[in-house]
Amino acid sequence: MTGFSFSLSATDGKARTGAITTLRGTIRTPAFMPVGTAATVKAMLPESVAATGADILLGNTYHLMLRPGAERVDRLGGLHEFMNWSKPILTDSGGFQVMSLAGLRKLTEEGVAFKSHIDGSRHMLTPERSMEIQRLLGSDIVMCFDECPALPAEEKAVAESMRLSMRWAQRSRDAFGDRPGHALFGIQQGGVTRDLRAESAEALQEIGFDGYAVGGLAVGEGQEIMFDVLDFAPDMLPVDKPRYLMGVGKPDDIVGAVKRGIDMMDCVLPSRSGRTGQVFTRRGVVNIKNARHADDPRPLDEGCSCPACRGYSRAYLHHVFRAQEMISGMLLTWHNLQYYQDLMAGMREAIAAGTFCDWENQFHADRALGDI
Ligand code: PRF
Ligand code: ZN
Repeated sequence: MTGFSFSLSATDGKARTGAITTLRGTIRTPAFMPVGTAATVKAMLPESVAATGADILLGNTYHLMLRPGAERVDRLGGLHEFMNWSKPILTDSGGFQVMSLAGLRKLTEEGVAFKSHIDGSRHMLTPERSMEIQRLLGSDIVMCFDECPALPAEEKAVAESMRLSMRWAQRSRDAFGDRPGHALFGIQQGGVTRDLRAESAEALQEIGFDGYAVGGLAVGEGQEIMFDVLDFAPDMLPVDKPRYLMGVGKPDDIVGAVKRGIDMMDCVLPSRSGRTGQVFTRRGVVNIKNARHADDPRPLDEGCSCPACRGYSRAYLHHVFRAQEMISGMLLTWHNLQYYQDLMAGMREAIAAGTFCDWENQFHADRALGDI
């Protein structure tokens, strides 16, 4: 497919660094994608998101189809124009969000019928409708319509669900068609079972995609089991295509995933935590709500270049959080997104330099020290 390509520039162990080229710009990998569910990364201007170093955002089929509606976004020039973000956008396909957010759901071979969590109205998502919505939004990287079972689950149920997702992957591919400049990613399912992951990877490669996601993880299994699966699952996917771990995660999850050969990730954690007072720093998690910050004139993180750390004390950030001032969510979200992007940049540099192992040891040593 033209207008979309992936090239690796270095590997270090299983960790990889490179770039995805799209018509809307280059995505440096490993990449972290901030989540812009409702056509906004909450509390951030798009130019501020770009200033943290983000090359790509994630948008959601489920939320945007319900409000403001995909056809409306299309009439208004597409999602990039609508939300004033000109770099690449990846959209999730909706099935995962239906299962976690919608009321009353009915899953069939055809797709999933559900009630909106916003107003209770009835809707239906199928592979074909998901592809249509993602086309109307103008998504650069479109995700297959899949089903993601919560873990732990019976192996038999996981196998049946995975096989349904593979039939939906074929229907997604057929409905997507040939769209130069737009990529379609398959999603591997199969829970924690090696054979099911292998069967899924094979089915997806038989169909053929521009990139491959590892789905169905970070759904209740815990980090240790997730890493066990990531020890084999990415190796089943093509080396020359991007690998995307969906909905992950905490900083140490992200580092462990990159170490195991993952190129892309997304998570609401940095942005959502910014609004609840949870702050990520090199020395671990800090809760700005804590009274110990009330008289602290020092910045959150001495080494961080973000506006929250350059212009404000912990005492100020503590005060505006307690006072529920809007600037609190703005500053803490910016800092958290900056922390995540700096983490990715650090890993990209270390992989390129062949020093990922030393970098990882330093990452864990800094966290072991605890907050200042
Ligand atoms: N499938 C889709 N979106 C997702 C997931 C999945 O398995 C996950 C699992 N962590 C997050 N988001 N389509
Ligand atoms: Zn900062």
